Amino acid sequence: MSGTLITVAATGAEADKAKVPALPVTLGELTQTAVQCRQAGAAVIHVHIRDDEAKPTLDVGRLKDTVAALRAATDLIVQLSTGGAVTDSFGARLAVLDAGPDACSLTCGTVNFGDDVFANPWGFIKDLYQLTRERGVVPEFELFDFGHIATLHRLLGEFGPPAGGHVHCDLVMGVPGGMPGDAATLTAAVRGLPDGATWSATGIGRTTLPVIFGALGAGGHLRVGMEDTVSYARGRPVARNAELVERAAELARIAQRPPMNPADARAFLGIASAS
Ligand code: KMH
Ligand code: ZN
Repeated sequence: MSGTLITVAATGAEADKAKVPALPVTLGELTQTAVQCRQAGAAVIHVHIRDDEAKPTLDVGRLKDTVAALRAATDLIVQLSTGGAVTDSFGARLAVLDAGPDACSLTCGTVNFGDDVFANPWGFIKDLYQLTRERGVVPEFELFDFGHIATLHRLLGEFGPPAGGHVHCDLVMGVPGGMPGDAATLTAAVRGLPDGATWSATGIGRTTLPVIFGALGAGGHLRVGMEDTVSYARGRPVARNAELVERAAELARIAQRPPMNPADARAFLGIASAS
C-alpha cells in the first residue's frame, strides 16, 4: 500500500485568536507553520486566511499574497478553502479561484454547522466545480454527511472528472450537524465513494483520534490541524499545528504507510509539478 497523504488545516474560520493564541493568523505565522508542518510530514496545506483583526476574510489580494508566500517558503501543495466562513457569499467563495491555488476544497452539500448553516446548494456546487475544471484547479471533495456522497456522484455524472483526472475526497466527521466521527460511520461512508476515488478523513474536536485510527486502518489518508481541533489531549491545548502533524506522521509510520512527500502527493492527486 502507498504512503499516507497528510494535510494540515492550520487555521480555519471559526477559532478565535484571542482565545487560541497559537492559531496562525498572520502571513508570517502561516508561513512559519507551513515550514514546520512540511518538516513534520505534511504534503498539503488547507488554507483559510484572516484580516488585520484576525477575522476570516476571502480578500483575493491577500489570498494571492498567501499563495505566493507559501510557495516561496515550501513545496507544499496549496489548497485554498472555498468554504470560507458561514457568513461568506457564494460570489466571494467562487472568486477564491482567482488567487491561482494548486487545489481547493469543494463541499458537496449543505450541513448544519453547530448553531449555523454551512450552505452549499446544488447551483453553487456545480458552478464551483465547472470553474475548477476551467481553471485547472484540482478540487478536494469535502463530505460532511451521506447526502454529500450522493451529490458527488451526481456532479461527476453530469460534468465528468475533475481537473487532474483523479477524485480525492475528505470525510469531515464529527461536525455538530454532520456525520459522527466513528469507525462504523467512516467505513459506511467509504463504501459509498465513487470507484477509484481516494480519501482522507478528519475528525473534528474529540473525534480527531478515533478518525485517525479508523482512517489508517481502512487505507485512507489524514487531515489534521487547528481548524479541526485546538486540543491535543483532554485539558491540553495544541501548542502548534506541527505537533498534530508529527503525531499523525508517527501513527502513519506505525501503520507502515509513512507520510508522502509533496512531489509524490502531486502525482497522487493529479496536480502539476511545482515550477
Ligand atoms: N469554515 C466552514 C464553514 C472548507 O474549508 O471548504 C467551512 C470549511 C470548509 O471550512
Ligand atoms: Zn476549511
